This record gives sequence, C-alpha cells and structure tokens, in this order.
Amino acid sequence: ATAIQRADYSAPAYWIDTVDLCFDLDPAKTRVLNRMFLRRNPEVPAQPLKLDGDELNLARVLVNGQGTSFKIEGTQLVLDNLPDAFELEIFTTCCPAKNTKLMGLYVSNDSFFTQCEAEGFRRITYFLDRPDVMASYSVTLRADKAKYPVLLSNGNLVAHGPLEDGRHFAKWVDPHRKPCYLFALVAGQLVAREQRILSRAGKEHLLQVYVRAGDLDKTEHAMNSLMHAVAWDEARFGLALDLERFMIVATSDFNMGAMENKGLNIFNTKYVLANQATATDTDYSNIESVVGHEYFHNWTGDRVTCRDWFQLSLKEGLTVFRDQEFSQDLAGEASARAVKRIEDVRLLRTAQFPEDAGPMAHPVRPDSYIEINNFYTVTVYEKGAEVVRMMQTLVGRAGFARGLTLYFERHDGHAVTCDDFAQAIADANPGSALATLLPQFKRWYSQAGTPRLHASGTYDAQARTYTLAVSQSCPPTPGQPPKEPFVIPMGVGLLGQDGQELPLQLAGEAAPVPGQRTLVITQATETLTFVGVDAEPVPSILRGFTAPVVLEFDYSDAQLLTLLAHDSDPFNRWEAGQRLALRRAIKSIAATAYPAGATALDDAYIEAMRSVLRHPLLDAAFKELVLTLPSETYIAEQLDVVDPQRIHAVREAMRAQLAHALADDWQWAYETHRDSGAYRPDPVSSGRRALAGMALANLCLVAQGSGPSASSGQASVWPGKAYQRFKDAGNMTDRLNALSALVSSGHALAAQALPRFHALFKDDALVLDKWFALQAGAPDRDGNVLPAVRQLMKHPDFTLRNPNRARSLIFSYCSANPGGFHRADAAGYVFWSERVMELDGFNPQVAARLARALDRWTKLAEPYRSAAREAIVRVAAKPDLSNDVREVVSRALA
Ligand code: HT7
Ligand code: ZN
Repeated sequence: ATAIQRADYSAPAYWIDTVDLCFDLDPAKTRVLNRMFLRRNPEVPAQPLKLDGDELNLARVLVNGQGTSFKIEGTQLVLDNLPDAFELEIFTTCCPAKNTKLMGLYVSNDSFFTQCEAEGFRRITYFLDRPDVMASYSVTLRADKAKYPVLLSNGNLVAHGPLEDGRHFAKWVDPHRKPCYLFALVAGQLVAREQRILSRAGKEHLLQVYVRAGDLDKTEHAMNSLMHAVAWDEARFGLALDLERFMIVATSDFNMGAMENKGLNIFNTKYVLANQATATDTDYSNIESVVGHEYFHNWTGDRVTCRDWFQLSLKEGLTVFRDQEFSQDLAGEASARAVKRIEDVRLLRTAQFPEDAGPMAHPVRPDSYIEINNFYTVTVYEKGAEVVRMMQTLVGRAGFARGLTLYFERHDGHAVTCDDFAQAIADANPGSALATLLPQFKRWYSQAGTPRLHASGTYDAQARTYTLAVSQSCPPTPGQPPKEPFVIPMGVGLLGQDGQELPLQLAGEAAPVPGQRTLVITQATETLTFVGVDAEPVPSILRGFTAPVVLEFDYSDAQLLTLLAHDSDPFNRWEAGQRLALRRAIKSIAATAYPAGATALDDAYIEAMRSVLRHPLLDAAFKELVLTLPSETYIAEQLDVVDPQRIHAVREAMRAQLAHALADDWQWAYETHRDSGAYRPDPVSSGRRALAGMALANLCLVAQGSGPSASSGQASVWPGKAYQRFKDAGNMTDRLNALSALVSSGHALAAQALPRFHALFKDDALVLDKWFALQAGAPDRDGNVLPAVRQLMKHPDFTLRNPNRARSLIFSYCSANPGGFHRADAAGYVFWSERVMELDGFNPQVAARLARALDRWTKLAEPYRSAAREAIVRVAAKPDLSNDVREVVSRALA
C-alpha cells in the first residue's frame, strides 16, 4: 500500500450536489440504489470520474438514465466522457451480515447500523468518499416491518408507510449539506426515551435516545447529558441546535466510542447506558463527556468539516477541547474543575507523550498516512485539544469565543483546514500574542514530539531579583530530525518560603501584579527576571499545565513539599506530589543493593501524604489523585531503558508501603467517606466514593501483607469487610471498588466474589466487560494473569468479535497491565501476536489498535526487547496482513 501525502491534496474533479439513496434492507443482501447529480469542477483539469468502492457487488450504472460503459480499476469505478452536469444512478448490493469490520453497513443484535467515518461510505455505495465533497441527502429505507419497526436516517422524517409483503418504508431528508462520512442509517427493534426542549430563541426540538427494549431505564443520564450539552453550547459559544430532531442510537458492536453523524449520532452502548446498579462514577462522567463531544461536533465537524483527513484535528482537537470545557463548567466549583484538568493531563502524559516519543509519532496535523484509521490518535485528539487550549490561553476566554464566531462566519457549510481555524482565532484577536506569533504558533500543528522546557532559578539577595533561565528543545521524531522553537504559554507564580503567593514584577515593569501570570516563551533560550523579591522563592511553573511539554526543573524535595502543601494552583500542587513519588520510584528502580522498592518511601514523603489525606479543606477527589502513585507506564516513560518487572515490583512495594504506613489514616478515610448518601454521580459524592475505594484497597493490601499492622489482627478484618461491602453495595462504584480491592490485594475472598459478581450480572454485557477487565488487569503474582486470561478466552461469555469484549480482556491485559504482560518468558508477547493476527482476520481497525501495545519495544531491557521484536516480526511476516496492522508494525520495526 502506498502512503497518502498531505502535500498531494487536490480539489475533486467533480462535485456531487444531491444524493438520493434507496435501501432495501436485508442482512444477507441489501440493495442500494444511489441516484446522484454531479457536475464537473471547472477549477480542475478535465479527467475521468473515479468513485471509491469496497466489497460491493455492482449491478448497474446509468448516466442520465442510459446504460454507459465503465471500468473497475482496483477498488474504483471509473467513468469517462461524461457531460459537465449529469444524473448518475448506481445500483449495488452488499452483505451487512458478513460485515465483520463494522465499517459501512453492518448488523448487530439483529439491527442495522452504519459507520462511515473515515472511509466506510464506500462500503455502502460507489462515491467520492472524501470529506470535501458535500451534498444534500434524501434517504428511503425499506425493510420488514416486524423485524425492523424503527427506520432512521439523518435529518427529518418526511414520509413513512406500509409496503407489500409486511414491509414498510421511511423517507428522511437532511436539510444540511454534508460529507458522506456523516451519513447514517439505523433499522431495528428499538425504543426511545424522548424529550422536547426549547432553545433560547423559543424553537422546539425533539431529543431521542434509542436503545434495545429493556435498556430504557439506563438512558436518563445520557438524555440529561444531551440536554446539558445543548444548553451549554448555546450559552458559552452561541451555537444553537440546528435540527428539529436530534437522535442518539446505542449499539453494542462499535469500533470506537461514538460517531457524530448529522442528527443521528451512533454510540457504543458503553457511552449511553447507565444506572447506579450497573455503571460506575467513571462511566457516568465518560457518558457526559462523550455525549457532549458528539453533540458539539454538530457545529465543529458537521457544520464546518475537514478539507481532507490530514485536517482531522480541526474537528477532533477542537471538539475534545470543547468537551473538556463542558465537563469542567458542569463540575462547577474551582476544585472540581481542577480535578478534571488533572485527569485530562494525566491521560495526555500517559498515552500521548509515549506516542509522541515512539514509532507512530506524528504531528497534530499529520503529513502522510497509509491507513487513516490509524490516525484517530491521542495526538490528533488530546494533543490537538491542548493546542486549541493554548490558543484560548493566548487570547483569553472571551477572545476565543469571538474567534469561534468568526470561524463560523467565514466557513459555515465548508470543508476547511487547521490553518483556517487558527487564522480565524487570531484575526478575531488582533494584537494578541496569538495574532503576533501565528506562524510560529502553528508549529504545534506541524512538528511532532513533546517539547522539553528546561528552567533553572537563581536568586540574587542583594539585587532582590529572581531569575528564571528557560530553554526549550524537542527530540527528533520519525522524518523530523531538527525542530524549531515553539510558542509556549507558561503559567508562573512564585511562593514565599512560607507558601504565600508573591506579587510578580518583571524587570522593566512599573509595578508588581498580584497572583500568577502567563508568560509566553518563544525562543530557544530566554531569561526572565523578577524584581523586588525579598527572599529566595519557590517557583510554581507551568501552572494549570498551560502547554503540552515536559517541564524540567531541578526542584529540591523541600521545594516540592512546599508546593504540595501550599501552591494555590491545584495542578502544580498535585504535580509536586507526583514528582516526589516519581523521583523515589526512579531511585529505587536504579538501586541494585536492595530488593526493588524495599525502602522506596521515606518519612518526609509519607508524612506529606498523610497531611494531604487528613487535610480538612481539600476535596476527596483531589486527595485521591494526589495519593495515586504515577502509573507504571508513566514511570517507564521517564527511563531510557525499561525493565517492566522492576518498575512493577517497585511500584507495588511503594503501594504496599503507603498502605501500611498510613493504615490508621486509610481506616479513618474509609469510615468518614464510605457513605455518600443517596447515589448521585456528582463530583463531590463521586470523589468521596473514589477516596473510600482507595482506602479500602489499601486496607486490604495491609491485611494481605506482612508488617506490624497486618499481624496485629486488626487489619485482617478488612478483606471480610470488603467482601461484605461487595455484597451490600447500593451502587456499582462501591461494589466494583470492593471487588477490585479483593482482587488487587490477591485475597482468597476474590475467588468467591468473582463468580458471585458474574452470576449477578450475567445478562449485562457492559458489566461483564468490567468483570473480564478486572481479571485481565489484576496485579501479576508469579505469572498468574496470562493463564487466567487464556482461560477467560474460553469462557462462554467471551468473544473476540465484539470490540468491547475484546478490549475488556485482551487490551486490558496487553495494554494496561505492564507487570502481567512483559514476561521474561515472552509468553505475553506470543499471546499478543496471536491475538493481533486473529483480530486482523476480521476487524483490522481493532487489530491495529492492539498492535500499538508494543510501540515502545525499543526502550525495553533484555530479554524483553529481543522477545518483543521477535513477536512484531512474526506479525509483520503474515502474508495477508491488513494495511492497518502493516502500517503499525512496519513503523515499529523501521
Ligand atoms: N469522529 C468519530 C470517529 C469514529 C471513527 C473513526 C474510525 C472508525 C470508527 C469510528 N467511530 C467513530 C468519533 C469522534 O471523535 O467523535
Ligand atoms: Zn470527535
């Protein structure tokens, strides 16, 4: 397969003005009649019309009602000698029942669904399957009425009625022009929760959430989230719902999270269904953000879309930013907003930073790809969102909203580029740092890799100055050896030795400014001098994580302890705790003289954690974040050579040490946070549950381990209490936390609890996913996880065909359990290669995601490194490998 280059973009040779689709739905053989009006694009040299198709059976092609000659070249249908404007009719059939890729038209639980982004529409009919071809669609669906009573497509229902032989039809017309990747249809036995709402302008809209009968009682939260999203977009950005009807439909077979098809969003059930008995607090908050995300695409993605797939972050980075802001605004309190920000940054640093440093590193706006599905990445999404966030930081909240308004004024109804977006935000804010520095700022779109921001501070007591020397660099990435300096907004504050926030006055400024400020770094090296500083301060740099960079500052432990105790910026307060833990982990990993982690944590760290845990003013959710040690993946990223087993052993030892040393405090935390009242998934009560769950896990760990508190007899009651909690819990968060406490401490009661959990929830697929995931992600003890995973693959409830189930067992093991996966005997890698190849046989997109689990193999110590390479080579050697997986493994081996 050849790589597609961004630089090769050319406008389409034809435009498609209207598309009239007629479907006769049948799982084994669906007939599709596609009537289109096309016209030649006069700005492009005359050339044949080349339509994309994939796994279609072509029956007939008519031009202006007449039969015509055509060629099939590879996967394309080629027509020559066409008039300048004409009607084209294409009649094809396809087989939805055999569509295991879940792209195009497929069957799930006896219903029909579509997934067209990025290039699935070509699996439905021959088409110019590219996002810059925008057309008006009308769609007629015909199907057996008893089997498929509900027939949905984009836009408005304009007609419906019976047909012969028990069939019926529905005709939908979409009032908005759209690219074909936003086309959708759904047909099946579904029921809907409905809600009528009024916009600010007094217009009525119908909101619907469609699910299978029996799941209706799990749709309230999704509907509430949708109503919040509609109101929020209107309030914050003046963007109103532009449809009479907005539908969400849930399916349990879905390659990703959800899809923003115009007016007919299709969702993975995981991001729709929730009630307190089956969904955790995390599920509730994910549903809120995914429902928000897809709804926000209605403007950022659907009204203004991407010119080509290299511009994917135009809609995805922007829409992630919008969903992050939505969740923060809904969280309300400053401390709850900060918790959300910390969670977002944690995801960026544990998933995107490794991607940016690995073989799949690419700019936010990539320059080339082989398979576009491989570029729905954390770089395009999460780093892309950080780029948009930096724009907001540089122009202010109001300035950013102005910029978005200008963006829609200029580009509504068009397919545009990341340059167009940045230009609109800058033009709406003349004189801003963004407008002044725009060409340099846009390096965030074109340069891959995570910049390193190095800072060092010097205090001059005589001059009463504090000088920060700042330098930036960015490591080479594939195809991009040297990098030019970035524009880096840097939030800064200075703390006095007592932790008080100091006013800031830069040399040359007339007067000090209270509180923090954002400085903009643009050069490879810069010096910032603060004047009027009476004593050596503690700098709080990159507050709020104002840029997606690695900050290198040689903090002393004392400085970090000051920041942890006093920083008014919650992000840096949390970050100080992470730095303290990280440095202890790294020291212990490097030490050879004593067993891994034996003495990793000192009294100063433990006392600091005790102070946070017992703090009378801090929120429970924030405490839980501070007391969570950096993940094994994040620790690994800080090391040049990675021994995953040593990292695992050190982190487990640190966890155990923290559990023992704070045993009384965990007990206090559990007793005082365990009851959060009637279940509500709001930030305060979910924070309390999270801290209680963490406390219970620690108390079970103490009971399992050796040491004074375990042998005192008091600790041994906790697994029993956890088991009781597991049985009695009134909500899934508490129940799963209790089960997880037993499983992760390795207590014998886990063996009783797990089958009980299965029996209770055997009919709920999403809960069974949790059951599989918990076991696949359990801490490895003597290599027990892989055999358990292999055994679970034989469980009657396991199937690799369902992406959620595959993710819950296989991905949880290969991608989220480094201690269990990286085995010295290479068995984890063998398992990985088997599953990648097996999945690739029927769902290459999901297989390619799994293939990414060994991205960072070159960093591994021996024997892991050689064994991992061997496994990747084995996959690469498979002759009929998909483009998806081949691109990933070829890059890994390059
Ligand atoms: N825009 C959607 C992307 C998506 C997707 C892409 C490829 C294959 C299947 C897919 N399902 C959804 C999701 C989003 O970002 O909102
Ligand atoms: Zn999206």
